[in-house]
Amino acid sequence: MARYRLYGYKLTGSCAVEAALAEAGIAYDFIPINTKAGEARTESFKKINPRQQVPVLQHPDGSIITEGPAILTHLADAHPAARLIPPPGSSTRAQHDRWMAFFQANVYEGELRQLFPERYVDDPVYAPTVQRAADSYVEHQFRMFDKLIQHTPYFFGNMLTMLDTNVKGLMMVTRQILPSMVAANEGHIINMGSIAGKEVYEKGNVYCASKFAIEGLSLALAQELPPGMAAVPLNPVYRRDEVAFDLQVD
Ligand SMILES: N[C@@H](CCC(=O)N[C@@H](CS)C(=O)NCC(=O)O)C(=O)O
Repeated sequence: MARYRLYGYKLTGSCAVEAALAEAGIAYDFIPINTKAGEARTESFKKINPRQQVPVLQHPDGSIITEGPAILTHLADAHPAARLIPPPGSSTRAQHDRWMAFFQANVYEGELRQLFPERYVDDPVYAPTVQRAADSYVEHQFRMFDKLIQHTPYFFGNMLTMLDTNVKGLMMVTRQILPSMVAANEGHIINMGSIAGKEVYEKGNVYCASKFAIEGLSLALAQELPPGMAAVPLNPVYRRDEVAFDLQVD
């Protein structure tokens, strides 16, 4: 029986489609297209998506769907039991569509200017200017989003903080990945902590709390894992002369 086919690559927008397919339990074939190595720029891929970008989803009937939001909406509509998005016509669905369109139209396009500024100028000398403008434009979009979603419940009620990304995000990812690792009895978990999970500093309260939590989570989890598997926090130190990790501790 024909299956969905996803053209994508790690660390690109195709991750969202992979997540939706996995959540809905849909079988599919994955065709890696390394966009960073120029694999989307070939003539054969151009026939699949004239914009030469991923993600692209090929429906089992052979038709091609491009544009992340269209793909995600299709998967949600075609598999309502998975409850991937709120019901059509509901107010929550309107908010869902609003933010999906917001990210697609504003943030994604801004990020393309950050990544490929030379595409948006006729003289490469202006590329750094475009890139700089895109940096502040994208940051502005995120700040707007951050302000407008204040009604959503987070660790601190209505305020999105690093505890949500650093701790809750890490727990959610662990929950997704760990069961298959335990089933295979293979692999180790290395969580990105920080020296701020060992020592505190002024004005670092939420960040330190998040990194102390990573330390506790990892060490406690290590005790629950089967023999041969490990969970460890990695706590790099910030040094101005040799920045191994891009840590903002000041
Ligand atoms: N509007 C498209 C944008 C897709 C997009 O920008 N994809 C990136 C990867 S995240 C890409 O393929 N970039 C390669 C390139 O533009 O050369 C969507 O929402 O799916």
